[in-house]
Amino acid sequence: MPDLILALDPTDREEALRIAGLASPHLDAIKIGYPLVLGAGLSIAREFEAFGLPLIADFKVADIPNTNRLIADQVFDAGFHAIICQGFPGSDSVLACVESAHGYGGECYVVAEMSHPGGTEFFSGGVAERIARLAVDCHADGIIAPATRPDRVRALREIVGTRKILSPGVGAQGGDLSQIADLVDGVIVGRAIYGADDPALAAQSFSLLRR
Ligand code: NUP
Repeated sequence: MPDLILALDPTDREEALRIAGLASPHLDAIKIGYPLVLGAGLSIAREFEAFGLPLIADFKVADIPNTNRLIADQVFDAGFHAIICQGFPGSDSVLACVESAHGYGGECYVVAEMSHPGGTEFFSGGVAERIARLAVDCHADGIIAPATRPDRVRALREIVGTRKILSPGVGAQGGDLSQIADLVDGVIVGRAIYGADDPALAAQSFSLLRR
């Protein structure tokens, strides 16, 4: 059964913490990124400690190795447990994030192919496969692959083997949990939970649907 990871993208601190409080009993991890951190500040990461769940930083870090390392160190110092980076800047840039993550006892995930419709414009023609291979070669903990394209997740699984696949795109982007649950290690769900009238019920429903 894959982990259920809440993509918590509201930009308001109180709202985000309220939703996290309601949904957390049904979750395995929480992912936050630019929307919430730019809205509420990096220090919000510490406020998630109350929920006792791993916290993933979705900054899709994509810079030169030195800058990637500086960013990743800040992320882990702030209290995150995992970081998401892009693979296209190259293996040295990815390695900087992986080494920072592992130095802190954390994890690093590399975006192999994005879930939105435009995600196939550049992550195509073998690029996603190359990035997935790069993630393995750099000893990343796993990749991000699209729940909106289960066939692509299957192809990328061939490359990453037992490394983890975390998969966004379920719910608001049209991905179907039942089509992806057996293929991945974690499903990332945002608006379908945090935008629901009852986020606790929505999280519980996704949690039960994984079985
Ligand atoms: O390919 C990706 N697709 C994607 O949606 C890589 C991501 N990191 N995400 C993130 O997952 C996106 O930024 C958002 O935080 C979450 C999906 O949210 P939702 O579409 O379920 O609301």
